[in-house]
Amino acid sequence: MPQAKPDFQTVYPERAEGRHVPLEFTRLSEGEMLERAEAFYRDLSRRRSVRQFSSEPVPRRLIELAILAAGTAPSGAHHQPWQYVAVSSPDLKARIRAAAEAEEYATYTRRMAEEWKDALAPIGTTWVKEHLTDAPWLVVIFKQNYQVLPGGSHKKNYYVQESVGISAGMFIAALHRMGLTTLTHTPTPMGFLRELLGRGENETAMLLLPVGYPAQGATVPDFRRKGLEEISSWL
Ligand code: IYR
Repeated sequence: MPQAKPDFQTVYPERAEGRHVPLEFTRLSEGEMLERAEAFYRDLSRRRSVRQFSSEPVPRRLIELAILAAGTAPSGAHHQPWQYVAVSSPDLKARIRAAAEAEEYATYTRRMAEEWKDALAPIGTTWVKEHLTDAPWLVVIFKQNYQVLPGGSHKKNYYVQESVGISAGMFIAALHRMGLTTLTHTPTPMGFLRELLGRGENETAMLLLPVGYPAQGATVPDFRRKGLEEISSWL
């Protein structure tokens, strides 16, 4: 059996960064907790992935706030291994669209197995990606597989996929909460994004999200979400 939990400072006396500060936490009444939980769920249940975007501009501050919200995600060793690249330049958006459509054309016509195409049929996606030039913003989320320190040496990151996945989820929720729509678009393979956006080789693009308002008359698939009993088990 291990001994009682040792104090961090005792185990690592040389690591001053192990200093902790008091947690800020507000305890709510049960009534208020329930009310907030219901409201949050109700709001999130209205989120839909949107594929038809209006070109109406969206203030940059809104995108900044969504990125700030995403940056509050937990991450392995608190390394925050994400980089959000926000693109509004029409020229760059056009180049991203051309490169994405070239990859997607190969994917849809040659790389996807029939089973995958069947799975996508209800969504109705093709290699044509109008949203990449219609939406006022494209946000590319890069994961940082390792850090490059100022002297050029490398520092390991941990649980990168998990950390960036959680952060992306918070980004999507923040956008929805502020009244914007987005799509988790995954042009595959995504190597062209590192090149077009001038990112370092420690970074890999994970998701490409057009962000904006839905186009007039936008439609979405008539999907139902799994119920609580389907997505949870209680032991
Ligand atoms: N990456 C392609 C194909 C695609 C794959 C899945 I799984 C989807 O849920 C939707 C699309 C694309 O972005 O079109």
